[in-house]
Amino acid sequence: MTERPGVSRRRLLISGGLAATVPLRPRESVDNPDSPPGRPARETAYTVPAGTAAAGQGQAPEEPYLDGDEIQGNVVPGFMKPYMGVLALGIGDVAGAKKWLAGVAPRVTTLAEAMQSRAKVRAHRGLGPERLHQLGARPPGMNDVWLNIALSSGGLSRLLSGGDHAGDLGLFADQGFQRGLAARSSLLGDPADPSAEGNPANWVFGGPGREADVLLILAADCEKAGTRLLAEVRAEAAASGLTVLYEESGYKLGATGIEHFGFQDGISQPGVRGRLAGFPGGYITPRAIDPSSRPDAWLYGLPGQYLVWPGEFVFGYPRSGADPLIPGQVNLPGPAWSRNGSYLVFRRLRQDVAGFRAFLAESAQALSVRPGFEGVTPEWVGARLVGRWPSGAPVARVPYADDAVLGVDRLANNVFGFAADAVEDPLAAGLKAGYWPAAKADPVGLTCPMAAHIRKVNAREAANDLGGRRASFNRRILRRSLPFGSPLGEVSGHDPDDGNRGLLFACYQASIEDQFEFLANGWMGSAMRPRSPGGFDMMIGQNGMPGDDRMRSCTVFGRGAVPATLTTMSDFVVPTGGGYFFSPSVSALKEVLAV
Ligand code: N7H
Repeated sequence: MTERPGVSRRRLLISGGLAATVPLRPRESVDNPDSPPGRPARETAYTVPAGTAAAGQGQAPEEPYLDGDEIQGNVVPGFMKPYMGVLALGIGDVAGAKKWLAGVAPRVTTLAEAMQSRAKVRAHRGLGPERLHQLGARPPGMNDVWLNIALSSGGLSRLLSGGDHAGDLGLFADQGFQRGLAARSSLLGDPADPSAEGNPANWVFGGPGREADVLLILAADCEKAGTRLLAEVRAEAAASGLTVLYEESGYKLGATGIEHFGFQDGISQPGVRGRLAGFPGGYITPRAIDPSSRPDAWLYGLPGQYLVWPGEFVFGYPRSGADPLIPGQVNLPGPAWSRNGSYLVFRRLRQDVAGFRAFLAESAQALSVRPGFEGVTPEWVGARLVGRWPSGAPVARVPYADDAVLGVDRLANNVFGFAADAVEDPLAAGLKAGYWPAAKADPVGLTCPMAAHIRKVNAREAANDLGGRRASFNRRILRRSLPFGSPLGEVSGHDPDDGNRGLLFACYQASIEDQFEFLANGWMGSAMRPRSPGGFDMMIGQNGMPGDDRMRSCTVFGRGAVPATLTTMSDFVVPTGGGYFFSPSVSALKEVLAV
């Protein structure tokens, strides 16, 4: 291969010793061929930097084009709107259901449509510390109303029966999907006691005999438009003979999108590799690191956000390989028409906010009389259980107090690992992060406990029980959740919702068993994993032990590495409904399922 002037080449070793050749170019050559003169600097993050394979030069990984008109938009890039509606339906009369589906399928919002809107929001808000002044801001005139559809294995079975694809349900390899959430509930550690609220027998929908065949997810910029669409679709479905099993609306809380325990949610998502034809930026996930700065800049979208091959989430694309820069096998764990589809896990999770707050207060009081823990507050304990402060600022970067600017700075709030000191990457032209000291290595969880929620569900670059660095790339999920119910006020007393508030938890993945179920059961609900005995995920996790011994504990450290154990018998998060679904491509909806 001929080398261009000014381009040096080095061989570098990436995870496990596989080699890739990456061009190292002088920094001043990183400009943006797509940007018209005068375009705001921060938009450069959404364009393909010169020197990447997408621009026809260099050797960045060659990323596949995702089918923007086929993949449903909540899978990639995600709806991320302030309103979310959920409608669960049962199929009785199959002919009526097919007719209804044929009518609603053309209204499905695609990846390409959602992407145009997301790019506008990103450009409007910026990425760095300037976001603090743009919290919740949307471009003027934005008024999207979106809809996506998913079907359970029961729903697919009804729609496919007697047709050309009647045998295809058996081709879906995932046992979790085949059996459904209610049947897998005990495996997730949900209460086995049939009188317990979290037992499937008591779920508002999705328990035995109330499993949904169809799940619609709606999204809107404006609540009124969202609830109007929900009412419209519900009426159409009922008129076609479908049974309405459940409907609920979720709303973004506060300007930024906190959840009921008071923490900023939706910060860390895997960066999906891939490109979209005709999209001005090229890449689905923005790239913010100057690719000439260091060879492994190609591993990241935003700083600290690992890029993951799309086959981990969408059927029919390459998965992660041993080397994160080289695509693995194409993943199609279902029939041919499942290409461009994705599994959707939906769980209605009630949150015991008063109970969680009381636990934080009691724990802080008990700890603060112990040497090494003087002065700890309920907020300190909460930050140790999550791994982030309420603003989203990671304890790894600011161990002693919250920092609202760091919390919103997407160029800085994910820059930490657990195994090694974090490296601050030079950013692409026009981007600037705020300044905070770099996060230190924390291999045993002295700062961010091993049991912290974010450490339980994402081992980042640290070795874990699955293997060495990055062994967990195929355990990531795309989270698309919003809270339901009104916030509980600060002062305890009358609760108008009687504790009925929580999270409409939704996530997409290519394997329910290996991704959602693995995280819930394998890591959050295990005291010993992903590595060393740090305890349970106290906030979300369940103790899946059979019987009634549902006690959970975890270790946190005070000054001077003094350990302390926190213990509870309470479940702060209680499952109250849900299901496992498959979100097909638009053409599969129209040409396979609705006919
Ligand atoms: Fe979690 N919370 O708001 O307190 N979650 N979660 N989650 N969660 C995260 O990065 C929360 C649940 C993941 O890459 C944050 O967005 C609540 C389930 C993953 O660093 C906060 C509930 C599962 C991540 C919360 C809940 C996950 C994550 C930090 C239930 C999967 C990304 C902010 C009521 C099985 C981790 C952020 C990373 C982050 C909260 C449930 C998974 C604050 C309240 C069931 C993968």
